[in-house]
Amino acid sequence: MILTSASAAITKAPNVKKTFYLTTPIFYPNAKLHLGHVYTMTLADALARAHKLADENVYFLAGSDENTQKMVDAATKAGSEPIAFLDGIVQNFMTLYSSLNISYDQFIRTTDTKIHWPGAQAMWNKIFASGDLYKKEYTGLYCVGHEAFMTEKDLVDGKCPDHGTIPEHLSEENYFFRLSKYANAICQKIESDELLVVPQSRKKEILTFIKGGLEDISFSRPRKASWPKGLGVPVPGDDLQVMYVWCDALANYITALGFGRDDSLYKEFWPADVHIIGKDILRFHAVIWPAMLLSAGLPLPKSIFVHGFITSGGKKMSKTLGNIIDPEELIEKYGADAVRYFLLRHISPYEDGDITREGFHNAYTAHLTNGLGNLVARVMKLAEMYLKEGPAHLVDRDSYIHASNIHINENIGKFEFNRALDEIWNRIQELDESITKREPFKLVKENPEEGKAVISDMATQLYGIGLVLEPFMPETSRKIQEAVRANKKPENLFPRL
Ligand code: ME8
Repeated sequence: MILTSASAAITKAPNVKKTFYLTTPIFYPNAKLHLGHVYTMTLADALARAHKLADENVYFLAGSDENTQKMVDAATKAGSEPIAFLDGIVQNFMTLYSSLNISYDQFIRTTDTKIHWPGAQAMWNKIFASGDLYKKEYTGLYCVGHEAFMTEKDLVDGKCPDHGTIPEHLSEENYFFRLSKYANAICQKIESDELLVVPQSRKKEILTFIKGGLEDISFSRPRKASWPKGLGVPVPGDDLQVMYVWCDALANYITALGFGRDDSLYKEFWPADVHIIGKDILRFHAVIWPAMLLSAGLPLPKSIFVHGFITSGGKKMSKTLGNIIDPEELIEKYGADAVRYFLLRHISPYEDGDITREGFHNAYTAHLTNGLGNLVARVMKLAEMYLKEGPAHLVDRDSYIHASNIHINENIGKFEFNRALDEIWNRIQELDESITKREPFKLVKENPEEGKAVISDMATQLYGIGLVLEPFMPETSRKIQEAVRANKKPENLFPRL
């Protein structure tokens, strides 16, 4: 079982598996994913795998946010039809996830008329039925990059600070959602941790924001003549309007479970145990989404984990600065587990973190080539040479995961993957030091029985390290376990580059 900061240890009821539903943001498929997106997915995957190891019934959702103007613009620029363009990009997402061993259970696409649309419309109908939607003429500044209306306050020199573009003036009739009505209720849920926002700094930030007052938000837009059929979820009973962002994108977390269609998964997994998001979309997830759920009379997610942003050399990654680090290139050169290792251990999950090619290379050499890789080679060379078979008593996987690794699990429960890996690396270092200190290669010649016992013990410890690495570095974990079981030194795990 994984301990979370919200819940103390819960003992498993016999034969009833605890469910664990985790979601990730559905990314915009207007361009290839970058290291920031890969970061979110790696955190999510480590969490999903840790809960699977704890024998929970895990459901891990990924997806793409497709009904957007910026995707249409990107398709036009690429000379493609939007839907064909989307298929290509989504294929890229999936190939990247597979090369990183991201173990998602479902990939939801918001252009999926069979899976997503009925649920989004069912959600709309529930919110409508509670009297929280009304029509109003809206005039505002619209940033295509954000797919959002902005206020003058948000702009720097009249431009969107994130996209450097001048927002368009738009005037249109839209449905509005009574967000303001839910301010107090949401504050109470967040303050009491009934809706847990991690880390604390983000909880404070969002409470301050809500207490500053909430305004009603635009919930639909007139259908654009230029949009192809199949793009934009139609507003039930109003063909001229399509859903705007919220009821389309945020609803994915329940439509994927069959809400409004076939709700067996919904009944099993909702409410979500955790929405993993980056700090840029905190307001959407901790304010708008809970308000929608309250309006619809549905349970709120249990927690939201908000990670920081990755910069490159201290700056936002951008084409102009030439500091973009392509995840595919890193995976190709160093391997998936090296990328997962760096993101999970060397970026603090609660804050912004930095990556440079040099920093990555140095961490790879110090901790993987010279650290873990070298340890595996040392121990397995001795085991292969002096033990007839592998160690006599390998640790029982379940008891090892549940009992001996309480600190690792506690840290995972708090989303502090870096601390969990620090603990594992302490063990790696201790084992390495004990080889140097106990000199089993000499001992086995002077006193073969004692020497073999020491080597067997070291191989057993290595096996334990292999086991606990599973959520973080699944391939390495498998290779270590296989090597110990086969009593054979594996190929160099992290070649010197
Ligand atoms: O916002 N560092 O999609 P998006 C870390 N479709 N994470 C980063 C990052 C960085 N530099 N840049 C992006 C959207 N991310 C909406 C979401 S959800 C119902 C709708 C990650 O493609 C991080 O997870 O812009 C962030 O929240 C997300 O990508 C934004 O992805």
